Amino acid sequence: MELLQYGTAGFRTKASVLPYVFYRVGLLASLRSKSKGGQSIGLMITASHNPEQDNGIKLIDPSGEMLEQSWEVVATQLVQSNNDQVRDYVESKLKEVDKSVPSTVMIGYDTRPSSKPLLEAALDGLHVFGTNVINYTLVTTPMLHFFVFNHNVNKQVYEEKEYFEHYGYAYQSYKKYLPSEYKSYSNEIAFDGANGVGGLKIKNLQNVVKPDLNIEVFNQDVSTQGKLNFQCGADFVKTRKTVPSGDMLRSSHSKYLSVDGDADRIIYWYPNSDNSVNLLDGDRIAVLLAMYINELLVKCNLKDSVQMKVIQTAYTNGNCTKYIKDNLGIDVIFTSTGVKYLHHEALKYDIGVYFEANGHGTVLFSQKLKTLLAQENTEVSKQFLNFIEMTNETVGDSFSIMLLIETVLQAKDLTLAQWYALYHDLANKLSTATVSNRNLIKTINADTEIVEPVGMQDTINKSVAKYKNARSFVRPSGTEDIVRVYVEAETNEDVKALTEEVQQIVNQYL
Ligand code: 16G
Ligand code: ZN
Repeated sequence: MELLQYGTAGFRTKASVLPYVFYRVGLLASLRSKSKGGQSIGLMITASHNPEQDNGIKLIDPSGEMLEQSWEVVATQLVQSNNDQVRDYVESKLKEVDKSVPSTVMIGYDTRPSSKPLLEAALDGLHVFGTNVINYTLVTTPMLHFFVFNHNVNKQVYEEKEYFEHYGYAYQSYKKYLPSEYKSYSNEIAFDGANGVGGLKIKNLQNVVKPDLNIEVFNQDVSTQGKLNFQCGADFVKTRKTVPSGDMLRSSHSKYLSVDGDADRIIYWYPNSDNSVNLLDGDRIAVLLAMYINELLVKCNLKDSVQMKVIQTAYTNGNCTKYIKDNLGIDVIFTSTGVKYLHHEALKYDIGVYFEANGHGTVLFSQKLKTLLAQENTEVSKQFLNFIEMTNETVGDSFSIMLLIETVLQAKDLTLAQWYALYHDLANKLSTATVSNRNLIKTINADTEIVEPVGMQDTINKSVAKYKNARSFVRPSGTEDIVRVYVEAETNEDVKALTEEVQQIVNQYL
């Protein structure tokens, strides 16, 4: 039997092996709720951008954020135990926890055919502890984070409608701060829903924000088998750099965007004549939002009173980081790959703009900043608070990020091409390598330095030094049994040559 781990985004594998995992996660979620004094916990059933036959489950902590890391270990142990060990564990826990503390778990799932049957397995686990279950049925991942946050922090059981009104109304109310006419900006969007829950739910947002945003939805077929994430969605567009299927170019829009299977990732793009696309990925989203937020800070005279950082990973293009530091004058911090690492780093600052290049990220604003803005009580401080209202601070949310991006594009009267032209990417390539044991690689320094196998990093460095403005790092994937090799340099030729060299080094050491 495959030994499953609570990985970067919960348990994820072929749906057919998951029922026992869901049952045990049901047990665990009940215990987590009890251990948090009865606050509600979220259980999201999804495998994000993975193919349709996969599924997965992840826990959401009471604050609406991802599960605390110490409990990831407990989750892994519980799933890897045999049946007797699970029974012992539950019996011992039942003695430990205060039975009078009730437990509440909020559940949601994506459009996969396996999601509903797997839900039954999770419910069986939840019933062992008599847990109070609030089932939101079909939702995006960020919607569930929003519901959990509001239940615990604002003591309200939100309905779906209230999620869409919260963000939609914030967007509408921001209109008064924006120009009324545009030279370049267009409010028409072609939306690629990855044939998943995002394509369904975006219509509810559209109903609140129309006619100010005109969204045409493509790839919204959730009933034909095998279509979820197939040749469409954020991951496809980002990795293939081509137009997704779904006849999206049939009426020429000026703006395109793709979300992934659970709508927590977003990528804007526009096509070239050869069907390749220019990507406005997480790097460029970070630039756009950081630029605008920085301007709001200056207008509020708060630049010197609060700390703002942009948080990125080693996959961020070197020229993006350079632009943020040199042109925007904002500090950049790097963390390991995985949203949770970026999120936790962002929490340390008054403003933390965090994005992975793959389109996952959001912006966090501190309570100190919110209080300062409320005290100031000027037009521009109210404007800033309105911008914050539009932001889902619990997790990256493609819907909220879309509204923020549309707001900034209007404020600056930009087309996608103008946004794209802010800086030029260094040439780069992400490749993979299959090795006998990827866990032999140990990295430090936000994945940029290999400490084991000893000597491997020095060898890579010697190769990198031969090329101008080059950079390369190798890390084991957290989601697949492979190693990822990233290379960046001035020219495509250099990238190709250096990739070959580093691939050989991987072969040699592993
Ligand atoms: C997961 C992570 C994502 C990360 C990716 C790395 C979440 C919600 N998602 O999809 O942040 O970029 O893994 O994959 O945490 P890799 O380890 O296979 O390169
Ligand atoms: Zn996702």
